[in-house]
Amino acid sequence: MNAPVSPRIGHSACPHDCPSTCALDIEILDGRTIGRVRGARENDYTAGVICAKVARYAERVHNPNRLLHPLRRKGEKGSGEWEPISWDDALDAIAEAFVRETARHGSEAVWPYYYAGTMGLVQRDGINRLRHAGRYSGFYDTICTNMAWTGWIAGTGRLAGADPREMAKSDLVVIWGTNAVATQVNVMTHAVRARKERGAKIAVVDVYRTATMEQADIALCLKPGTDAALACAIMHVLFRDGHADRAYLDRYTDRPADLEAHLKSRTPEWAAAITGLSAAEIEAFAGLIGRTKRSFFRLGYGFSRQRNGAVAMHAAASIPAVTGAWQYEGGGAFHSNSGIFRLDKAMIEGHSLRDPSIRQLDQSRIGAILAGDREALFGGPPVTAMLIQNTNPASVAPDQRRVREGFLRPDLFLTVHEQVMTDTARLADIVLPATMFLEHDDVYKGGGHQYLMVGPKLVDPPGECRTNHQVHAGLAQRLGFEHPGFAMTEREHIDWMFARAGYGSFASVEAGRWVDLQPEFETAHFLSGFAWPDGKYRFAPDWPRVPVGNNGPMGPWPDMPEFPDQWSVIEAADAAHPFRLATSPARSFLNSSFNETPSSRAKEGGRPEVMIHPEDAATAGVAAGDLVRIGNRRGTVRLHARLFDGLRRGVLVAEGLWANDAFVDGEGINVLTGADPAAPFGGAAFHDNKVWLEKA
Ligand SMILES: Nc1nc2c(c(=O)[nH]1)N[C@H]1C(S)=C(S)[C@@H](COP(=O)(O)OP(=O)(O)OC[C@H]3O[C@@H](n4cnc5c(=O)[nH]c(N)nc54)[C@H](O)[C@@H]3O)O[C@H]1N2
Ligand SMILES: Nc1nc2c(c(=O)[nH]1)N[C@H]1C(S)=C(S)[C@@H](COP(=O)(O)OP(=O)(O)OC[C@H]3O[C@@H](n4cnc5c(=O)[nH]c(N)nc54)[C@H](O)[C@@H]3O)O[C@H]1N2
Ligand code: SF4
Ligand SMILES: [Mo]
Repeated sequence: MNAPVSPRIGHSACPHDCPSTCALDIEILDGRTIGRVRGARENDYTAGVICAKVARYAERVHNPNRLLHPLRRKGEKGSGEWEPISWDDALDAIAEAFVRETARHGSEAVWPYYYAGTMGLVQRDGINRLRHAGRYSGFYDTICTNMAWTGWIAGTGRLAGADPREMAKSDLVVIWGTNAVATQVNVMTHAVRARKERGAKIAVVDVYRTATMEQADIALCLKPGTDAALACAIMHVLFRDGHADRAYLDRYTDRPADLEAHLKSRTPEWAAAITGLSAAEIEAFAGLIGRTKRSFFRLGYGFSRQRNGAVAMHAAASIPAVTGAWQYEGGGAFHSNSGIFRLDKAMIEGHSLRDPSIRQLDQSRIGAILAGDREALFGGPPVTAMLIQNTNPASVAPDQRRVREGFLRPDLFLTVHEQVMTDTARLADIVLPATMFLEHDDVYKGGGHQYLMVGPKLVDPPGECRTNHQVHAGLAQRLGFEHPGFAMTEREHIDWMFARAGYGSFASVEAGRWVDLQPEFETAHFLSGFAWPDGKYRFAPDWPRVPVGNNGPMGPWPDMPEFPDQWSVIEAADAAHPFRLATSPARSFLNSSFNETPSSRAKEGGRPEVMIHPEDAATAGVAAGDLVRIGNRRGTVRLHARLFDGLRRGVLVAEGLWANDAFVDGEGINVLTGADPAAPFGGAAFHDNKVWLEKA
């Protein structure tokens, strides 16, 4: 290993599952210790700005709760009693379990399970090489992006968009369904620059007054799950008032006349009744969009986490196709650039070993899967052995009660490779200590921008921590798996990928800090055509055949609307469940990461709380700080009430994700969220829950 000779400042990229993927400057105090973390000034997307939680990353790296040694369960599952075990014994035991369960039920009984705790491609995706080698069950990922990406690609055909830096050249930045101040702070840098330098307006569409909405010139606080109604009414006004660009529509879109006819009845009054906004607000916003050629739609994930989320994303993405804003610099739309990087993961993931007949399970339905639900198992064997890396499903997955019950099954052999003792690790049979990003080599690609970056190992790991890659190799060796990828170092994997893509090598990218892969203007703005054979944006998507790549086998939903429309498949409030609950992100956590650091917990107020409108609280006899119980058919959760008038009546927001044991009953907010697959290819509708609330 070539650990650097104590440079004062090391360079890296933030590994977390955040669209900003910031370029970082790290103070290195000695071979094991870091100091302050800063955003790289020279990177024109990061522009020297990062979130507070990563600025104080030393607290997470040098956390007294870090796992340092392999552990084996001593008491009952979940008892918290452990004994130390050597790495060799731990890996032997895991390999034995995989062999035993394969003999007993077939290889699909083993389920390697991971997500995006690190976005580094080697450490995150290498587990798939192990999976293919063992013919173990796979999954299609549904916990985060599936509805959003499907909705975006349904119209545009490609997961890319206008250069996100162009926000700074816009005259109207519409921040829709993302709480950027909390979840991807750099969006604000560029949006605020447009306001300062050009007098641009910033509009924010959300379901409560977030820190992002506080900064808005135009604040649109609508009812959860009603974004498509807003989008339709906006387009209705655009057509009605002569703001539709007819020449653009004819050249670049599929069925503009049919769309216009369909939207005739989608008036601002119609949308007002659905969204809770006033018709005047909608008229004013639509008029502004119509008059502003350079309007930039920055579409987030939040509004897609509804059962109609894919339809809502497509509806919002359709607006600039009506105005033709795509033609102008600073105009158009952006959701994710994940489609531009062209990195070949064949070596990392061991594609040569892939057998397409092996089943793929729905990541979000882990509760049903572990409960032995036949449909969720696709009629195949039960899951009886798991290796989990980079994710904390006992906290983050929907339908939490079933997930926990499943993990406690006596016949399940559970290994969790983790950095800290998470809710999931606590339920394991074996816990392995993992490196953090500054302790291993990896490569990162931007989601919210266009840079490719590497993160070299900058300090030595504490204790006996090992990388994910080392664990894959250690298990492969014991299981007799052969693939060149197991013998390669992280850097060799990255060199292999970069060479194939023509991006140089790990060393050259490290020396240059990053590679700018932004497609040129014509392509990014789809001016040479949208990514379909006829080059036309699809107002009428072919939903069953949207090429998402990570989609599941389900769908089509026969009644998905043909054109953008309000699709009433959300969990609407009813007499027994008068509230709609969104489980939005907390600024100082990243999903469940950082909820182990005292400073993040303190910044989030020290305990989980649910926000409720003061008038709703009065009706329910609830005062500020009262303990309340929220429930639905999936379960109940107790937490404290925070009165907040930045919500609509009938809407609750619980910012998370707090550790389960931070809640009064030791169960977290995902007890209330559902794992029923959202259309058309599955996905978890985390912000779409009907609930009741009472004083506890
Ligand atoms: N601080 C922090 N940063 C994060 C994360 C975190 O947990 N904390 N998570 C990371 C991850 S994994 C991801 S995928 C990204 C996601 O980041 P975002 O794209 O911001 O998506 P969400 O966090 O799901 O939600 C964004 C906003 O959508 C709102 N919302 C909920 N329902 C609706 C709706 O029906 N309509 C509208 N218009 N808005 C709605 C929520 O209240 C929330 O304010 O953020 C990443 N960054
Ligand atoms: N209620 C509700 N639930 C949600 C959401 C919501 O908005 N509301 N958001 C959802 C979304 S968008 C997502 S993406 C999921 C994300 O959920 P997860 O992917 O589970 O994200 P984290 O909670 O950040 O957990 C990642 C874990 O990986 C570990 N880790 C990090 N790096 C490494 C590494 O290099 N090696 C190993 N072995 N471990 C590592 C971290 O310590 C951490 O415990 O949560 C979803 N859950
Ligand atoms: S804003 Fe996102 S990418 Fe940037 S440092 Fe914070 S978590 Fe990492
Ligand atoms: Mo996510």
